[in-house]
Amino acid sequence: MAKKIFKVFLRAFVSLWQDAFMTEFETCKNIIARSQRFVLTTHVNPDADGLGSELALARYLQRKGKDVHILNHSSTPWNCEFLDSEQKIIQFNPERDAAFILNADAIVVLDTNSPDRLESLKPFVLQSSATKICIDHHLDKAEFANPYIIDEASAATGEILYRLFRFLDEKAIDKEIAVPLYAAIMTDTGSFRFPKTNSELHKIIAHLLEAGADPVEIYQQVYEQSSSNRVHLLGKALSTLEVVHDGKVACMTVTWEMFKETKTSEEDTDNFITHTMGIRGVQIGLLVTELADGVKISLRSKGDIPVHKLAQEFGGNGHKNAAGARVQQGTLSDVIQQVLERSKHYII
Ligand SMILES: [Mn+2]
Repeated sequence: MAKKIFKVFLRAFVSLWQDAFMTEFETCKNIIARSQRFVLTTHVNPDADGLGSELALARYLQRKGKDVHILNHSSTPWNCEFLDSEQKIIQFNPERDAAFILNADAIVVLDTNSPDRLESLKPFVLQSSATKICIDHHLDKAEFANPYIIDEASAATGEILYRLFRFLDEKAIDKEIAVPLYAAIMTDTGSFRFPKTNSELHKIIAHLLEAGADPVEIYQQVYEQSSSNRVHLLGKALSTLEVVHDGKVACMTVTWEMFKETKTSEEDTDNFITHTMGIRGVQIGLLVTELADGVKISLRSKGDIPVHKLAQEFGGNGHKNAAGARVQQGTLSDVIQQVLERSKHYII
């Protein structure tokens, strides 16, 4: 009985939400029906939301008998490899793979709405005459696709895809699709504690668990497989922590030297920024990372502080409470000084 009531409730909720995107979902349905060759892609340095969304959609489309290629600029980070046991995701090689993009009937860009973030795929995606679908939850979209399914209120691209699947086929969500969608939503909500985590999202999660996603297993795969090198890198990064502007801005730094000393790389800094936000009174957290080709700024904030605007000042973008930018010019200390100076204008 309780299960029945739950299902009725879930259906009512899903149909309510779908109203907002009904036209786009309908368009998607038609594009899927008339297209055979699909390319799916996501942003540079993909996370579990981008990758999980690609894999869930690829599995859905393959079941429909479609030819699907997942092409990404970057390789898959080690903690997401478990999602792709069939090694469906290919790191893009222009000479070998460009034809897939140019000859595709439809290209689906997931978890970003900016062709710039596709890096080496960008010119081919823009040049291709394929129908371009963009499914994302970031602010300030660039013009390149039609249709857009962009919902800034969604916690993850995986959440939007869940709703699309429910629209396309009531029974689409099985274990193969539930696992990558769960990983997508778990990571983009900071394990269900970021602001967009609400009761509706938990209802989706309940359905994903019923469909076979194992929350213990997925958490362990994503977050409990660190190398000791990574923990040593964290130790070095934590030792740089400084709190400025009356305790409202916390900043951590990772230098190129630290990567060399600990035999680690950029992907090992994932989630380091959480430590800046754990300090009482901090409104903005910064992680500034020195890379081979520039400096990466990661930003987090609490409440109404729009750090994506701060990121935009440095050529980046993101969400209100989580954003980032990559700066090619200036030394590490220049960038730290500039971002600390600009952050002063955002604190309350
Ligand atoms: Mn996302």
